[in-house]
Amino acid sequence: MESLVISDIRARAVIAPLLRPIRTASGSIEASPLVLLDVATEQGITGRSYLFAYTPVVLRPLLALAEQVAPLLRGQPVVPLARQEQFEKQFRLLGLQGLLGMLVSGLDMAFWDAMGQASGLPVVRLLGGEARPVRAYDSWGLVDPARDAEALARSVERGFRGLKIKLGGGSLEHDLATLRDLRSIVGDAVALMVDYNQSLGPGEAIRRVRALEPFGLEWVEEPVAAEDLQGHAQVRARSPIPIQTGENWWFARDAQRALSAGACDRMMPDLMKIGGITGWLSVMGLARAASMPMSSHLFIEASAHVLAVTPTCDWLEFMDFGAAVLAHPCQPVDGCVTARGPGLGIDWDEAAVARYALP
Ligand code: SMN
Ligand code: MG
Repeated sequence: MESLVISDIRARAVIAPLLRPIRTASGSIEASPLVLLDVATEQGITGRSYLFAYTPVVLRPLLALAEQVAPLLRGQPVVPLARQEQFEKQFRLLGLQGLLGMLVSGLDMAFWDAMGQASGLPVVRLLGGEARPVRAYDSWGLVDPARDAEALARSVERGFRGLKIKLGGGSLEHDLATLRDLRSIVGDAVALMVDYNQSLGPGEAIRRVRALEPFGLEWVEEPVAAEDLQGHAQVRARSPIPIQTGENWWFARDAQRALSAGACDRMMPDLMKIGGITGWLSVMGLARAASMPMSSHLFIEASAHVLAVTPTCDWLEFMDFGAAVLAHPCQPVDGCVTARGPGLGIDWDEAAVARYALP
């Protein structure tokens, strides 16, 4: 099959509504700032993916960056490995991270989507696997059990067998009370994960993870600054609960640095930072060699494809930042998400895109 050839890159910014704001110990996200990527090809197929920008502040810079990168890609074949090498070579002095790392990763996802569409297959099949239900956890921000009790119970009724909340918004006593209330709402059969979103120092993190032991948590996530690998390793060495991290790793080398530092018991790379699907494939090999469970971060649609072929597949994070602008938002079934195709199964709801377009 001849390669698709890139004819243009279109990037559009939206600020989409969220089902619920995501409040963390390190800041709140009240709406979903996204950059939608369309990779048009000479063969008439368009690969799609999106970037989650975290803050509207970087939406216009991301659009401008996409506009500057587009000429580098026009006329190039949709061969993800070759495009990754092109970016690595062209941006060797700058380095692939930050907004450029996000854009490169997002374009990679769109390239794989285009190839899937061209072959009429879901990406998971291009990766040598097949679509299968991947267990998902419902991912929340900081919660107020009294206010959120009904919605939290509904997560369990929807079939989720895992649920993550953020902690660190207050004292350790507040964390403990929240977990006690949460456990009484969701029952004992649901796996619970907690995420401190980099809000603690190693000493306070050690104090808190020790106190959380009685709750039988699945993991404690990013207790200290993401880039503090030694800090993660110090907490891990004294923690009775598995330490989870990875959402802020840039490409495969960051994953290797974290593994070498003994920073975590589990990993959860973010497709938009790890180098897209191409980057994920490298890192899942590292996870397999280390026998380390590997979960996803955001990007539900593409994560369902890559987790289905991940040897140490753990959990899919269900936090749907794209739903408001997707024609067919992802719906979990019995607490699982199954990859859809062709491609990544991403289609825009153009009326919604227009409605939420950045003014
Ligand atoms: C998170 C932080 C910020 C935005 C979305 C999600 C969080 C997570 O770290 O792991 O869900
Ligand atoms: Mg997190």
